[in-house]
Amino acid sequence: MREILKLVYQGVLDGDLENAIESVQKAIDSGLSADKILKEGLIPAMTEVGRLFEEGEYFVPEMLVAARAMQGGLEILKPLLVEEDVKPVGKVVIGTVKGDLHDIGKNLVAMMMRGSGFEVYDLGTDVPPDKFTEQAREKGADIVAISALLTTTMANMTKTIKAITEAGLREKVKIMVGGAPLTDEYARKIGADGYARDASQAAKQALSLLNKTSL
Ligand code: B1M
Repeated sequence: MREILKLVYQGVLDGDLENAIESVQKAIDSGLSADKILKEGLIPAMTEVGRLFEEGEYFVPEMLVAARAMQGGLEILKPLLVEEDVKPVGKVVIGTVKGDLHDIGKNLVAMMMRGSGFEVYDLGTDVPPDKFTEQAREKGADIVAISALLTTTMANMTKTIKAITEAGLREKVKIMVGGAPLTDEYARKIGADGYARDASQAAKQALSLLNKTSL
């Protein structure tokens, strides 16, 4: 890996926003394409963050600062990625289900998905079924990702899937669910295509639902 890309990688891994931004800018100034900086610097760093989280070496705070650093670097790259016509690996519409205000886990999932090269539209919390449906259609989503933290709101996931189906979108989008009270078994029972127990797994699962390994 080129020295400057190593700095980009390390900036994200350390959750060092300033360094991440500075090194991405240096990488651009040195003539590297935005595509290369993304695929050989930022994304591998977030992949490593995911691995460290799964191994129990990183916890939620480390993951949050790493994602923030990644986001900082990505902001600078965005206009260049558009110029270079770099397509995202897929589009995700994500939100916390109706009646549920918990968003820390959902935000992490969104960040890890962005870290894997997805374009993520975050609808926030307490998202009604119709909003998921409308946004999935409007954004041309490949995946609708639904989070729930309360046993009382899990049932609203079923309603959301029903709304997506009734809108005629079920064949077009994959549906992923997750959140502390959920299980793989429950996800299958309500007709979701995928379930993940944490943010790192969620990004992997999203890639695998689209039969992709990375950007
Ligand atoms: Co709430 N709360 N809360 N709460 N809260 C829980 C969830 C609870 C377990 C606490 C408890 O009683 N022990 C309990 C739920 C019990 C149950 O239903 N079985 C509970 C309750 C009861 C409530 C209220 C009803 C309390 C009240 O008012 N009486 C109320 C409900 C409000 C509402 O939503 N309508 C409430 C409110 C709140 C706060 C607003 C104060 C705050 C939320 C702040 C916020 O999110 N901005 C809050 C918090 C912080 C918690 C706890 C303490 C922490 C949740 C959290 O952020 N965890 C929680 C207890 C606990 O978990 N220890 C609790 C960290 C986060 C990184 O993990 O969200 O699990 P998590 O996300 C993980 C995975 O689940 C997964 O990946 C994430 C990252 O690895 N994941 C996905 C999540 N979404 C995914 C989607 C995917 C895939 C993976 O694909 C789409």
